[in-house]
Amino acid sequence: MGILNVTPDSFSDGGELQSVSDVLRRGEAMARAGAGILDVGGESTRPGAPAVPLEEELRRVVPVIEALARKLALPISVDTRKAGVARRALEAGAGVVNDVSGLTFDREMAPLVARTGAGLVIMHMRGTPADMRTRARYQDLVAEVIRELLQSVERARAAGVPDEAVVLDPGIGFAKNRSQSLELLAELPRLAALGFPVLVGPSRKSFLGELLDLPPEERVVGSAVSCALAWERGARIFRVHDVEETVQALSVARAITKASASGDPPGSAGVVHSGARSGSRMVEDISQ
Ligand code: HH2
Repeated sequence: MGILNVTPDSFSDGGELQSVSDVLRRGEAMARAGAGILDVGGESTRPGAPAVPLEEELRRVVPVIEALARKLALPISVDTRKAGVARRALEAGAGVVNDVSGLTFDREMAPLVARTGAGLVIMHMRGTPADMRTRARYQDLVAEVIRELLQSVERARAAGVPDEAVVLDPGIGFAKNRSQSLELLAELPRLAALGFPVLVGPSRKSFLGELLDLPPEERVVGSAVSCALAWERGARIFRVHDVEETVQALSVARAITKASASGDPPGSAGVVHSGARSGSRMVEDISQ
């Protein structure tokens, strides 16, 4: 899943994509590099980020999604917490809603997803980007993240969203400090064991910056290693800035796993998709 942030203030790529043609160029490059989904976002969710008004978010994402949908065959997801944005994005050609609030921000989101038959990424977060840094307190991190994700799954089910539409994401860096982000990546098999496809978004995030003492644009190797190990632990969708490097890392991880006697990575039970180039199959799974 290639990240296309049309924001002035995203923590890594803010302000890079100034026009629809910039986004198309980046999207095409990501498609050539092996992306299976393009994720368009118009609101930064970095810690402390201010909320973006609905009209502004629409102005940022809708023309870009229309252009991508016209030009590229790849499925498109919209990274938004607002049902009003998701609705217009789906009309413009997106097929998946990526809700970093895990259906907690806008009560209209789950009914919208059910009505439209869209795919749904449910990410775990506590609070909002503005206050989530103060909410990173857990007694039993993995159990609590799983419990809260399952509450969101129940919200989706209650609105009529089929389980087949749902992908779960532990929300790396969202109300999680460095050690909590690492623990969630290490413990992914417990999340994968729920039977939903698992998405992770470690790309260039601050836990890598703290570990490596590097700025966001120099965290590519750390991001790719995180994705390879997450794949081995059962994750199947990887939200990244650096598609080419991630595809390489996942191809090597897959080849090593295939060469083992069983051919199955740990934590793969119930998750059938296989690596970076099978994006359309991954999204069939997301958007059924
Ligand atoms: N991370 C970010 C945004 N959206 N969606 C999912 N499902 N999982 C994630 O981990 C995730 C996400 C934050 O990263 P980025 O978009 O690069 O930065 P910003 O929020 O500053 O735009």
